[in-house]
Amino acid sequence: MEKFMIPTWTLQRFLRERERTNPESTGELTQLLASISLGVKIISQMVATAGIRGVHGYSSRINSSNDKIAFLDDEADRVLFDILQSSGHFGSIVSEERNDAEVTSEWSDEAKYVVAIDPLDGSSNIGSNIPVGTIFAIFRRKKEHRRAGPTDFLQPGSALVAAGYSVYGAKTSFVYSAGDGVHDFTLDPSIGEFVLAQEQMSVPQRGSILSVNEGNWPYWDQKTRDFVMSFKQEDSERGLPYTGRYVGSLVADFDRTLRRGGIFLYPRSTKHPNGRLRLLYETIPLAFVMEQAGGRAVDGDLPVLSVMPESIHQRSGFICGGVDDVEDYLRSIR
Ligand code: AHM
Ligand code: MG
Repeated sequence: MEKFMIPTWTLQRFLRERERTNPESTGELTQLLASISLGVKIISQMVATAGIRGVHGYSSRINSSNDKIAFLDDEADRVLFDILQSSGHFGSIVSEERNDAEVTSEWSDEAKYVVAIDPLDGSSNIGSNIPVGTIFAIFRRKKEHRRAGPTDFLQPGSALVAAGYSVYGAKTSFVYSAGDGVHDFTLDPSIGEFVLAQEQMSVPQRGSILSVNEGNWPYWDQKTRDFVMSFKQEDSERGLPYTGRYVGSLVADFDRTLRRGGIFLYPRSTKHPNGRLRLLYETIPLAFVMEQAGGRAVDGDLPVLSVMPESIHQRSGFICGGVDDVEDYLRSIR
C-alpha cells in the first residue's frame, strides 16, 4: 500500500519561512505571491472545466497585440485582476488582455509593487487539450513620481523583485523566483494546496532538445536557419542530432526547457521583426527564472534582462536554455 505523504512544505509555509528569515521583509511580497497563487488555483479549475462549461471559444474582441481574446483569456484576466486589486498591495497591473496599465485601487499611490501578467498564455491551444499557463512579473514601483502607472513598468528585467509561471497541464505547477533561486510547487487538488516539489531548480548546462516553430523557416535570416539546421547533423561528440519538441504554449515549452535543458527559440524574423512574444509579461519574467536557475536568455543579441522596455506591450525575440546551448547560439549568429 502507498504511504500517505504529509505535505510539510506548502507554498504558504515556504513563503512565510522566507519572510521570517529575511530581516528586510515587510510581508508584502509574501501576500502578493500568495494572492497570485490563489488566482492560479482558480484558473486551473476554469481551464479544466472549460469544455464542460462551453467556454472553449473566442469572443469577438481583440487584445493589444491584435490577437482574438478567448473567453478563458477574459476569465483568467478578471480572476487575477480582482484578486490582486482586493489584496491592496499593487499599484498597477499590466495584462496582455488590457490595453492600458490599470491603477488597482485608491491606495495605489502608496503601494510598493506593480505586476505584469499574461493571464492565460498559449490560449490558442485551449481547444486542443494542450497545456496553457499564467506568467507574472513583479517590479518595485519607481519612487520618482507619485501616481502608479505605465512608467512603473519601464524598468529592465534585472530590476525584477520576483517572477514566475504556472502550467495547467497533467498537473498544475507554480514555479517562482524572488531572486534566491527557483522553486517548484505542485498543486495537490485533494487539499487545494501547492506543495513543494523542488527547491533550487537548475537547468542542465547542455541539453539535447531543440524547441522552435520551424514553420517560420521562410522568415528567418540565413544564420538562424544554419543554426537550426546544425542540430540535425549526426555528431556523437557534440551530442547531435538533438530531438525536436514544440508545444506552441510558451509556458509548456519553457517549463520543459527548464527541467530537461536544451534550447527554445522564438527569434525575430521578417514576419515578426520585433519578435512574437511580449517583453514585459512573457520574456522578462521567464528570462529571470531561467537565469536564476543558472541558464541564459537573450533577445537575439542582448540578455533579455538588460533590455529597457519602451512600452508595456513591446515584443521581443527570445532564445533561452542551458548556458552552453545559448552560447552556441550567440557564437553562430555573430
Ligand atoms: P499568447 O497565447 O499569450 O498570445 O502567447 C503567444 C504564444 C506562446 O504561448 C507560444 O510560444 C507562441 O505564441 C506560439 O506561437 P506560434 O504559434 O507562432 O508558434
Ligand atoms: Mg502569452
